[in-house]
Parts: sequence; C-alpha cells; structure tokens
Amino acid sequence: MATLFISDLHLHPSRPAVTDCFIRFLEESASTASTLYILGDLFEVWIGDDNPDPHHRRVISALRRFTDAGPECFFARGNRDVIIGRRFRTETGVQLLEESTVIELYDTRALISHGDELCTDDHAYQRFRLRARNPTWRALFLAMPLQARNYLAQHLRNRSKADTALKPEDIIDASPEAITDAFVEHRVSMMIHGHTHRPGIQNLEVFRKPRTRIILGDWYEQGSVLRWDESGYRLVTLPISTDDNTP
Ligand SMILES: [Mn+2]
Repeated sequence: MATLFISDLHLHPSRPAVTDCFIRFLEESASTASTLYILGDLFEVWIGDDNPDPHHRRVISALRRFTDAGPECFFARGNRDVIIGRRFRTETGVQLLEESTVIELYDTRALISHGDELCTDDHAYQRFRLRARNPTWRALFLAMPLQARNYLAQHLRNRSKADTALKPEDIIDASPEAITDAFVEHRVSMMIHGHTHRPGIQNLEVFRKPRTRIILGDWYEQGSVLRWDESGYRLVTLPISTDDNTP
C-alpha cells in the first residue's frame, strides 16, 4: 500500500476539469493507498466550513467516500484554506494537522508542511500569514455573514499580488536559511512541502548529513502526486482532461 502526498490543487468552480481529476484520483487511490496527505491549498479560496457552494460540497462528499473506503487522510492547511475547521473535518473524515508535522515512513523521519513558512524572504506575505493564522482574526472573519466573507476574500485576492499568483515565478521561493533551520530544528533527513509550485526532488547536504527536500507540484496543467511505497518514492503526474464532454 502506498502513502500519497498532494498539495496546491487550488480547486475552484471555474476549473471543473481539475476537480474531476482530483475526484478520479481519490476513487482510484481508495483501494491502493493506505494514507493520503493533503499539504494545503486544496481549495483556491475557503471562506468557512458553512459555505454551501455545490462545488465544495462535491469535493467534501468525494473525500468522505475516500475515508469511508479505508485510507487515512491528513490535511495540513495552506494559505488559501487556512481557516478550514472542525465541521470540514467531521464531514470529510480527514484529520487536521498542525502547521509542521514530523512523520516516520520506511525508517525516514520526514517533516511535512504546506511550505509557506519557509518563504521568509517575502516579508509582505509573512505579515499576511501571521494575521490569517491569528485565532482572533479568524474568529472575527468567521462571525461575518457569508456574503461579506465572500466579498472580503475577493478583495484580498485582487489586492495581494502574491495571493493571485498562478505561476511559480510570481511566488517567492523558500529561503535556503529557512530550509536549513527546518532540517536542524526538527532533526529530520527529509522534508516534503508544496506552496512554491516548483516540483522536484533535491538531494542536499546540511551539516554534513545527506538530506532530501521534496517539493510537490500544483494541479494547474496536470495532477501532481508524490507516491511512496516499499519500492521508494517518486513524483508522478496525472492527466487533466480539458475536454469536459469526455465520458
Ligand atoms: Mn500556498
């Protein structure tokens, strides 16, 4: 059985083919995966678990069918879906993770996170990040009527360049110092994260020890999955059908 990692799907009603690809991926993985880690930005925007948007409800139902079928599913919030909460957890059966989590897989200690905390050179973004993760700010936002939250979320997306970015070059990359610090602080030889939309597997040496950094890809042009089983780990891509009439 495989352990799967995904991030940065940015699911949105305007891109139904990506949502179809994700739901197909869940259906196919339900019998072949033991665990799925979703490392943030599953949704393009999340204004609260009480949003009745049919697109979101469809994704929630698909996740529920997946967890009911057997695999465990863990979710680390990204900057787009940072306020996902308890109701989402109950409805989907996924387990919510802290911002950074250390897991052990095939004798490897791995740090998993969304990855935005590593982009310390982007000061404006880090200020936004602190506010969005502040419980008081979150409670105030969630107390607003849905329509007002929708409006505010649109406004924030339009205003912040980093937040509307669809291409890797628009997102400031992780800082080398933050990467080194994270390896040392968490005493891990591996880290897995998304957010930067620059997929790849990097073999590094940090304080004379070999370390591996795996960056997950986004789901704009194709699906991107890290698959890890007894035979090792690899990044694989999934086709997104652009023909909506495909049966
Ligand atoms: Mn992100």
